Amino acid sequence: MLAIALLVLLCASASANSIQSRSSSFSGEYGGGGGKRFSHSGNQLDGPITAFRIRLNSNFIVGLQVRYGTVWSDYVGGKQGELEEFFLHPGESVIQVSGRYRYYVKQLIFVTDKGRYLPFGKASGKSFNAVPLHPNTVLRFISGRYGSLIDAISMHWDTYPSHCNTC
Ligand code: MMA
Repeated sequence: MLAIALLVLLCASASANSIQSRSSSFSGEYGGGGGKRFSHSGNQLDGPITAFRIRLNSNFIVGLQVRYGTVWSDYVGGKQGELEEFFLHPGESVIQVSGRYRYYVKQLIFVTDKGRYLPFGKASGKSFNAVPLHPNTVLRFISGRYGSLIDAISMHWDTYPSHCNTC
């Protein structure tokens, strides 16, 4: 009896592990080695990504801020350049982030599951295309490095959140 109970527990935990390993994936890091680390891993608890703010100068992505549910993350980056903002539509998700970098991030292109293509910055430097590993998963949060510019960025993918703490 005990052996059967242990076997059931073992199978349950093995299948829980396989469910988990079939949804999350990571792309990166794209950029240079300077700056300080940041991560929005805690922010994802506020809800799905709903908007972005991107500060740009003529050569680089200067700063970033991401909205999770109804709450903006802390701003990371410098003060130069122009701040741009875009909101996703309700239920819309980012399913690809492409871009370019040379020492710092130069360009970011967001592609959504509603077919929108949102490019920011300069098309020069080494290119990257970040996509999730698993089907039906979306951009859940970003991490990276920053100083007076965005030095590097990584993308973290998982299933669309089933609930939103802040909505
Ligand atoms: C700062 C410092 C560096 C970083 C750059 C660009 C000006 O220097 O934080 O480590 O590489 O900004 O973000």
